[in-house]
Amino acid sequence: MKRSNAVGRRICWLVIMAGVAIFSASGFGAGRSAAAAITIVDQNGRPVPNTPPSNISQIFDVTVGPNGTLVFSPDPVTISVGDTVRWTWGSSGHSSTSGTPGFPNGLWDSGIQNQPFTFSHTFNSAGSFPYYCTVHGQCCGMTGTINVESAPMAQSAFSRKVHGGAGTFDVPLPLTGNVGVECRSGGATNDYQMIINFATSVTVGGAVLTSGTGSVSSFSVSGSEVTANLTGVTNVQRITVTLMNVNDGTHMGNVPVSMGVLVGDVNGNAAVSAADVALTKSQVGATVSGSNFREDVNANGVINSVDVAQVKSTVGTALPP
Ligand SMILES: [Ca+2]
Ligand SMILES: [Ca+2]
Ligand SMILES: [Cu+2]
Repeated sequence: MKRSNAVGRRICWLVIMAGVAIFSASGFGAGRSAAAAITIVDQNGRPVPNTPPSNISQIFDVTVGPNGTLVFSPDPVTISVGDTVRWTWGSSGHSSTSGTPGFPNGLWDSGIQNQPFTFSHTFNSAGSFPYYCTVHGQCCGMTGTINVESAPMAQSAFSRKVHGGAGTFDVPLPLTGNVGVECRSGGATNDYQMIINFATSVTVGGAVLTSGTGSVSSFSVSGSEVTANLTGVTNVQRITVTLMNVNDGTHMGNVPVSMGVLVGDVNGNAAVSAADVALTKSQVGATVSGSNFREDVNANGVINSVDVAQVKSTVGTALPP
């Protein structure tokens, strides 16, 4: 435990307190019986393994003093950033208190509670978080550790389209700052393809459109490259695709990638205007290449009046904030 981080974490904790309180509300008064406390399951009724997979905001259950024993079970618990640990009292007169015996660090403290009781804490930063029971930590070694893993860092992301016989061209999707704007139409069924690259080989548990309209029709992983095929992605919106349970052998977690969809925004400034029409007109008849593929708005491999007309038809649209 790096205690120097405690202050920063405390600030973070204060900021998220409201959210935790809401999240915890469902946990309080859940009325778990002592018998249920023996089998540790998550919110979907699945047994909680020592190194579990993670979905968005997954809850992991820990029993406090099951059947009067002076332990937290299971321990240690490994989760991902954003996950919540829910402690359920399996006997009375215990606390779940962050820090080490005698040295609470203020990240969380249930206070000394009696059965039945539940207490939840959401972990929004990576690290190893020790905790203890204020009654039985010092005397009896009633301590535990929550290991919070961060997701592997994506190195780059793209929106990929095949432009007929002209080749395959990628719109970069920056992973921070302003979103990359995909200006090409998605065809009859509004299909797009997102490519996400990692530094090393990964496994991926799933891919989900977590914001915006559309869906992930399929995804595949080849070494360090993940491909997510999207469909039903309507125009004029921001979308986020989240790769779930990305694991590179060292880190594990969810990786979101966002994209702006604004057909006709060939200059990529998040609004379609006369400038986009002019830019498209200027490339009519030119060979589609890495420098002008955005003007091939319908991605058929040629830039002609059809592309110009398509841009004209979207003048006045802009990415929502
Ligand atoms: Ca524009
Ligand atoms: Ca075209
Ligand atoms: Cu205790």
